[in-house]
Amino acid sequence: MKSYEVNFDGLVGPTHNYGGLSYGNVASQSNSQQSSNPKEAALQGLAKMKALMDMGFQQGVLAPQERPDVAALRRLGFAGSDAQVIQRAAKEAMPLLVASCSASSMWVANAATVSPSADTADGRVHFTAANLNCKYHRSIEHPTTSRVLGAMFANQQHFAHHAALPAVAQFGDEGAANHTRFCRAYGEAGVEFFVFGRSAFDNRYPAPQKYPARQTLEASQAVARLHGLREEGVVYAQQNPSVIDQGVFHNDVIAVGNGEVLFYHEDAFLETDNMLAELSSKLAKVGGKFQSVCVPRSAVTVDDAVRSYLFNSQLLSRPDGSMLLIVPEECRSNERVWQYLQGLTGAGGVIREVKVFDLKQSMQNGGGPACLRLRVALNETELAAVNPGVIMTAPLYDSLTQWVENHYRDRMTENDLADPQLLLECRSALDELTQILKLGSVYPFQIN
Ligand code: SUG
Repeated sequence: MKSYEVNFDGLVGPTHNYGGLSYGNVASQSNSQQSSNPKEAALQGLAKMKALMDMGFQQGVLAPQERPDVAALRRLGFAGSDAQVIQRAAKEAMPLLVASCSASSMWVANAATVSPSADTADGRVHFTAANLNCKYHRSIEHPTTSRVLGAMFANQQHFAHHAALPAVAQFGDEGAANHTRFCRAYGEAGVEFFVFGRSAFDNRYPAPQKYPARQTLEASQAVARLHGLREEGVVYAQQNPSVIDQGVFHNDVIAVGNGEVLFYHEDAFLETDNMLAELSSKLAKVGGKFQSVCVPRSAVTVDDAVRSYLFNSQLLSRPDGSMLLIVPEECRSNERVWQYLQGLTGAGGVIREVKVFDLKQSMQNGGGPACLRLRVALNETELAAVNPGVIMTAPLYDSLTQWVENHYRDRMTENDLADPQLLLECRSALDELTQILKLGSVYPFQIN
């Protein structure tokens, strides 16, 4: 049976702004308070989806969330009509209003961890929504994420959904951004690779000193248990704490894998040799031949990686078995990174081509090509069971582009977030979107 990796990209929501909300994420911190352009952000994301679809890849779309999140503000004690809640928050606690307006759900690599059916005990595709509990503005995403994923992958015979892990730091879980799967073919059993930043219950593991480690070992282990993964099909590795302290807040900022290939920075992990050996032997047991491509620090520094997002790229398999790397424009403007990429594709190795995308609006908040997509490996039968409304087609691309043109503002600052009119605009846009994507009622304003 045929199988695919389907990339579901997060559609950027109408409140996209630079709130400076993510301590430890260099771009989010350094672009704080700049004015943003939500319309451009959404169109840049749609252009990437369309380009991948046109190249012959399976592409889907994941809806944004309801923002401002008035219900979240009410839980923090702001009362009155919806407009009053927003106005009171703006007056008394602007940072909370900004957090409740974040369009951060666009980075769907953090929406959930996904295990394909070939890896799981019950032969279903498993999803665990990420609790994202390291940052308040992200911790409010998972209830709607679960409803949206449930509406996209609604067939219980093929898809199993797990609620987010307990919302405490000990089970900090950031989803697929810290998870990679290696396999010979997408429909065959593979090896799931979980990368954590610290252990919450075992102090033998080191931890970063400056910035938070968002993913714990215990969270990754819980996800592997929930998904029914075999011990032989799982590898855990610790991120090098010193790179977290240099701004590598998720593993997908320093490594990316696909098929039998891991593309990573020399400083990305602890005990790299053991980890590579375990990946290689476990992949061999399911018939695969593991291959790693290490980028030496002498060619690209950790700082270059953080600024250019070289590793926050999409590594895609082409029909001839070679691979294509989708990188952000920032890689071309970094001389060392661009030189490295020229050498890499010219060397006759597995990565043969690089394609560059302008994703500046998202990049300025620390979200590159890989952050914007959730990968779901599906066989033909499972793909046919996905809600067809969320699979990208030329007409869907046209409808979504028109929808963005109709509803999005082209400038957003803190003052705009305090405007109660924005809430009405967003709700009417999202109501229309759920019809375009055939999701039914998924937003708080639609179900309460
Ligand atoms: O969680 N930025 C996101 C970026 C997520 C990137 N995802 C991956 N690497 N997979 C984060 O730090 C910034 C929002 C602001 O500052 O307005 C933000 O949430």
